[in-house]
Amino acid sequence: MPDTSAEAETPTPARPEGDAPTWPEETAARYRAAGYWQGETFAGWLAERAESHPTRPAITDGDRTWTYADLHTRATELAAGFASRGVTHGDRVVVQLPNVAEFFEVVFALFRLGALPVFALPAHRETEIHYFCEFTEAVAYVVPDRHAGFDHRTLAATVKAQVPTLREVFVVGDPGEHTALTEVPLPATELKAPEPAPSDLAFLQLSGGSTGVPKLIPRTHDDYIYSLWGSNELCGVSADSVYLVALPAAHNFPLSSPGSLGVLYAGGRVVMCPQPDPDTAFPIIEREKVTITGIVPPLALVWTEAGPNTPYDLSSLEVLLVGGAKFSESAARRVGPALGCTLQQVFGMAEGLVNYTRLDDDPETIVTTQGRPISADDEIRIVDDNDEDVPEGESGHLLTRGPYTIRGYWRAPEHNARSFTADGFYRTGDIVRRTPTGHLVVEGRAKDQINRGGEKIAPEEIENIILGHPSVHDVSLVAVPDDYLGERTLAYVILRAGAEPLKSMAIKKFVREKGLAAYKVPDLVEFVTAFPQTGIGKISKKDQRSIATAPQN
Ligand code: OOB
Repeated sequence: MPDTSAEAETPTPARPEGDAPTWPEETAARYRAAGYWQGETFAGWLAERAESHPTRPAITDGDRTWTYADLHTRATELAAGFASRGVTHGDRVVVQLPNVAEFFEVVFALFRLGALPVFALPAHRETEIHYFCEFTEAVAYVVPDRHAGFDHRTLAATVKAQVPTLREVFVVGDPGEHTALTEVPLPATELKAPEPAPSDLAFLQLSGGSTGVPKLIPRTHDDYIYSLWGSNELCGVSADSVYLVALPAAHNFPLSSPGSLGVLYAGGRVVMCPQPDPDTAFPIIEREKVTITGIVPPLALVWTEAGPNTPYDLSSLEVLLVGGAKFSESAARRVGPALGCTLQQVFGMAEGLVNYTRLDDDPETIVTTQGRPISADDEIRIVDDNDEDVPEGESGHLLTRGPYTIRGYWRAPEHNARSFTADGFYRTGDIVRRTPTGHLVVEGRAKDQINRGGEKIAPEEIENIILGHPSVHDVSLVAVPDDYLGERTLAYVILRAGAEPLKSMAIKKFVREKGLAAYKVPDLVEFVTAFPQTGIGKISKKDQRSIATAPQN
């Protein structure tokens, strides 16, 4: 094990020409020497698995099953096709696919080229997609034809007309005016592009965010692959595991904790679930003999309620991971009896650090804590407002650095200066305490973010939109407690002097029509003449923002 005290207090260098700060060279060398970074790449290990167990099933989607050889061949041929259309190492490609097998074909093709998938969620709409494409200077955008009643081809046409770098739109299904994904593959022999290096970026993940626009999280092959096998060891994943992708496939939790990629790494099988409700998921668990899956707390409540009376046989399910938001102790206690499986709490973040309760932790620890880090080299500091360590057992701000936690967001130097300490610790924005066994308990949050059942909302993003309404003088979006989601959103709105009164619906409609993911539309709107003092303070959010953005001396 490397000596953590050897971590120098030297500032993390921002690569002058690079897109994001990375680990100092001596730290990287230490992570390699310790065996965390094993010099693998995604395309490399998939090729190896396809070679060693070609006929083993890798992905099931409805009545389609692809073996490891199928997945590898498809991804390689698609990579050749993408390359022929000019997609090359380092290019960004926005991927917005629902839970379909093609998700893996596309991302492994991009991994092979060293092009970076930018993981959008199916719920994202024009505002978000336009931003991702423009900010990352994406060259291509991959969409389904229609999903959940929404035509992604129309959205793609709109964004393509606005963003000059965006040359290609690839569609899973009927392409309309764009290119069908099935038209792209070329024989693998035509793939000449060199393979990326293990230390290269593999993709850009989205941050939950607490700022006006989401930040992009650069993850390398080396660091992410470590988080996969590190998770596999703690979640009991093996070649016999069958993982149900119930949450949106691109989210970090179902992707890597241990997620679809962890299970593929282990040689297991991944089963796509189009919707996470019990009526959809339970029959698939029975039919495919699913052994492990991960869901957010609101879904866990619904599953535990439905479990005892379901006609479906859930006995194959061994482990249910629950995370993304705080899981209440009372709900946690119901999981085992209702579903007959072991609960594993997971407290993770797309920026890196992931904590798990261990499968052999005592039952009280499993229901009362959010677990402990994957790695002995995940450094945890719990500090007060002045970055001083709090006494052991007390709660404070969680700071972390380690072998799979980023040292900075992509192309965001100013934000990085606030979100990371000079010596490279990520400021998670979470308030935690540590138990004598080293388990973390999430006690709250210091960041301006709302956690709506695991879906993260940056109030500033929504406030900026509502401020664009001609009748609105000021707005403050806050969280209100909710039995099911944990938190819901409430927009306090101050109308301009002399403005006609508005209905709540008018504000919600205004936000929706801006083309934003539906979960970001305020659940509640309250018209006020001044902001309530409790919770949000007296100064208007607008003033706070102008103070925050004023030049500092
Ligand atoms: C996961 O990742 P993100 O990036 O969507 O959100 C991270 C944030 C954390 O900083 C924390 O505020 C919250 O989500 N969170 C939890 C939690 N798990 C995440 N808060 C309380 N209890 C938990 N168990 O949400 C994510 C990534 C990988 C695995 C699992 C979740």
